[in-house]
Amino acid sequence: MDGLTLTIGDKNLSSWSLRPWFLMKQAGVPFAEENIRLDGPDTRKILSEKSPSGLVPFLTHGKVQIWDSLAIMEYVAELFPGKSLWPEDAAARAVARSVAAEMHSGFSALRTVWPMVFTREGLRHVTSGGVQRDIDRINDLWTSCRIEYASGGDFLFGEFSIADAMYAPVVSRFVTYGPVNLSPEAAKYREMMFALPAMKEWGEGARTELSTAK
Ligand SMILES: N[C@@H](CCC(=O)N[C@@H](CS)C(=O)NCC(=O)O)C(=O)O
Repeated sequence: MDGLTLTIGDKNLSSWSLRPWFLMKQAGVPFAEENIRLDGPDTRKILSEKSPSGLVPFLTHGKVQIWDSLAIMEYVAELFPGKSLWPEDAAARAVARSVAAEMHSGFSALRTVWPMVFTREGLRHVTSGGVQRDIDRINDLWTSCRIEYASGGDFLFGEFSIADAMYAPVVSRFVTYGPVNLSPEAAKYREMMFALPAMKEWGEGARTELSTAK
């Protein structure tokens, strides 16, 4: 099989890049990483030449390019069925897909007003009505998944899945702009996720990029 190359943006800022990168690291999927700085003078040119959508992340697998975070993760799940990147149970899988899709297409207030700044904690912030509604909905989602589907492990559906990877940047935002009021189940989940080696490795990478930025 050809190797996989994941092209991503700045680790401090690129929340869409974090999702598939975190999925592949956490699941132990081998891949090479290519980095594109998003604020460089040539960024537009580089992205328009390399990326089908002009955005990151995208995955290159031989002659195939897959763009968009969720499509990349679906492709990885199909390439590595043994990794069980969606829940085995059909009902749990359908709910996990709903949870992932809701993140992919929603929570625009949270994503706009609280952009990911992975290396920062304790930032001053505005919690507008829209942001609070998004936080409340995420709290409800995390809590109900943990209570109803997670008897087999620490993740939203017990075992690690694509649903967890979709929410990795939210975990970071809650650290950056918190404290955020969460249920005990949701707070425990946030702490568990933020302590994972893959999250630590991403944070180290973000700090290195910042220290070498020109
Ligand atoms: N829906 C896309 C969103 C990708 C996206 O917006 N990427 C941002 C970085 S996080 C980007 O490439 N921005 C570069 C630009 O707009 O020039 C996905 O899920 O991958």
